[in-house]
Amino acid sequence: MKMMNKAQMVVFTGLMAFVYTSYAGEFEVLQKDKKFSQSGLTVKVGDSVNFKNEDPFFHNVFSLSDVKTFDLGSFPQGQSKKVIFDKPGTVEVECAIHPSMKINIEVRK
Ligand SMILES: [Cu+2]
Repeated sequence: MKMMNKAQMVVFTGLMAFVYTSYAGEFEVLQKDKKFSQSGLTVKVGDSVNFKNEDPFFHNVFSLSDVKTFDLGSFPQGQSKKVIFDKPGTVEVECAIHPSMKINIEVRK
């Protein structure tokens, strides 16, 4: 095989990035009736989860897990926010407004 020149290399790298991102999964978790729509979810490294508030009041989404620490803040009905899970492990996600709301996200390699 011939060596690639610089322009071909740029195209190739772009293509690989496209292939990688198009394989990353996107999941949706609803916040409804003061609950997450499921108690657990398994995703792969690189996948993203979109949290959508379907209640007529504010919800928050945060995690203090070592694997993924984040705080999406509070947002009203109809809005959603996305998190990309970039490391393997278990991430416990909660709502700061409703302490009983929890979902465990298992991120696999
Ligand atoms: Cu809540």
